[in-house]
Amino acid sequence: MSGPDLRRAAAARALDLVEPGMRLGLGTGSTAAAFVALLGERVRDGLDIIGVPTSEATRLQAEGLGIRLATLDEQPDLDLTIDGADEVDSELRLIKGGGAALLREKIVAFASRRMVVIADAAKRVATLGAFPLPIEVNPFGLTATQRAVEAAVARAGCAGPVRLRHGPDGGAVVTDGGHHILDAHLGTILDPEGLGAALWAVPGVVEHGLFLGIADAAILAAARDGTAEVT
Ligand code: ABF
Repeated sequence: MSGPDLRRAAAARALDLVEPGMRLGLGTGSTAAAFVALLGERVRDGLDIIGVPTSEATRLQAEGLGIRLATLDEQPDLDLTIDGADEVDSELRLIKGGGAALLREKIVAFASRRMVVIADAAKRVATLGAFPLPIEVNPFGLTATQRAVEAAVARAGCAGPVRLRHGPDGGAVVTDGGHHILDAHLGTILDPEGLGAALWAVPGVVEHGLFLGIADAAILAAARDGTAEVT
């Protein structure tokens, strides 16, 4: 049982939550893409929903599948968002943003009555932080913001380098919103709420990848006896 099989199993279970007429937030990343692919099949079979994508990549995928789309301004009240995550803890606190789409993902999830995470069960952790925490920042004054983020991280009791994310072309990653991403390599985040508040206090931080009190449920798929066990 491979990673793609597990992601598809979680995505398939999430599809059971979709009802005709729903306004759906569509996440970003490979697991969310598996969900959008399955949703596209249902739409082709006649399911009527409206999707609000969380990234240009998801918008292009959904458009190609014939899924009816709207912007969040056109549909500001969503019924359900289905999205992936980089880490999930037992309190449904998440790290997201490995795909650099965290700002739109958080805005869309926050505008949804329900947000359900879909993931390979390997994303479940006892303590958040092994995955570097993505922090979306305005390009203006990047060096000053990076220093202020480092200080905020230390004040929140965390330790570890904060690095500007680069893309395959060697340049700084630019998000759909025109921002950069700082990745905080912290190892362990003992107080996610405290860290989140400290990061928000830094001018230049647009959003951070801690999703706290946003997810309502997680659908996690693990390999068991050659099949995917979804919980
Ligand atoms: C998005 O995709 C992000 O918030 C998260 O960083 C990533 C998870 O990717 P994948 O589903 O490919 O593991 O949900």
